[in-house]
Amino acid sequence: MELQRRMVLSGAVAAGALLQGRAYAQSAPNRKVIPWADQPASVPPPLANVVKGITPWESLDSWITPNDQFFSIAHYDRPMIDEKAWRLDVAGMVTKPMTLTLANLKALPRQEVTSTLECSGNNGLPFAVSTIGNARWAGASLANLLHTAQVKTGAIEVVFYGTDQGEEVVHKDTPMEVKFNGTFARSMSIEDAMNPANLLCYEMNGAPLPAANGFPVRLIAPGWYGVCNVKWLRRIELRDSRYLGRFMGRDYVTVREVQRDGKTTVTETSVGRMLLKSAPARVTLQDGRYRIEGMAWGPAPVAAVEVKIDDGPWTKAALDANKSEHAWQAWHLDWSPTPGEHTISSRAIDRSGAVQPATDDPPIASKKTYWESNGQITRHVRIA
Ligand SMILES: Nc1nc2c(c(=O)[nH]1)N[C@H]1C(S)=C(S)[C@@H](COP(=O)(O)O)O[C@H]1N2
Ligand SMILES: [Mo]
Repeated sequence: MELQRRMVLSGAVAAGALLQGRAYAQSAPNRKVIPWADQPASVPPPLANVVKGITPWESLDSWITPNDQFFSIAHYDRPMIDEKAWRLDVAGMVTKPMTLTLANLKALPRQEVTSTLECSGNNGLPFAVSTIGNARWAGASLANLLHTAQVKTGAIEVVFYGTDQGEEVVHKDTPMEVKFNGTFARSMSIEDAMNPANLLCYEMNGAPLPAANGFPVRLIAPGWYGVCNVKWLRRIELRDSRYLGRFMGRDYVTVREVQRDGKTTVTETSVGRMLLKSAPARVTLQDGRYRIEGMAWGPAPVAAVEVKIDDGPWTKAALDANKSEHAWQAWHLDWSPTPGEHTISSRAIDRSGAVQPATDDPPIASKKTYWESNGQITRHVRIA
């Protein structure tokens, strides 16, 4: 019986792999989405203003995430900026400091990139199950602007400051307590900042950046976790020392307890580049046929996605063409389920053969913090 079920399954897989074209289909009138049986927790009240607009995977039926379905994260306030009053300073170790208006920025050559933005807390917390989206971003090249400003010798980092601020307390409730006004900021090495894909972005999916996503201008650094993509940009500063603000050195730090040379060591690393990952997005039913649909993404193009149903074998899903170097890729697998509850897991494999880790593999199992949770995701579904 079990063997027969597996044979039926692998037959369906072979047929699915041959299908060409869009794996992540647009909504069709007679297609039904089966909601996951394991629904995420709701955002806890203290975080209600921090995390907003999470759209469940089941609702996503296009490769591009529409602006009104895009999640947003704000660690301080959510500034409303008057575009006429807005200015961007390019300052610090540059020969030609600049202060730009939005019109100045829009007068520079326009550049576009379609890239996937994922919060590094995605899948690390019970409510963060789809803090990810894919958009077509447009703006001016960061590298060109830095060339124009002429970075001075000795500069090692570029710091991107947002407009949003909030009180920070160090050594809270001790005699050493220090309070100060913190600003959201992140830094990059000059080499990373000079990547030609980076944008000073003012447009998202053909519309001005929504307020929640950084209006009027944000950094888009394709391939870097959400936190690096500073919104509500105010100042770009070149400096000759490392910047170690809260979102580089205290928060968004991944702590792992690892074995090195037979000894236990604790590594603390700042969240940076996105990791190889995939997620089952939804199960659909159309004309009596079930299909598992999902997305896969990573620092390098994804070469394959495999799906595991219950305790069955890992089987290859049909993978969409890679439409943009920095964007997720859709995949699907046709499925002939038996009635009852099933589990569905997926794993992405890159061109070098690296496999998205299982949750008990060392990179995930050794992790103490919830950031960078790129372990394999298992979802539950009930088939009537
Ligand atoms: N200025 C500013 N930029 C920010 C943040 C913030 O709180 N303030 N949050 C970061 C985090 S943690 C993430 S995951 C992304 C989310 O981008 P989005 O809100 O457009 O989805 O923005 C990043 N940029
Ligand atoms: Mo984030």
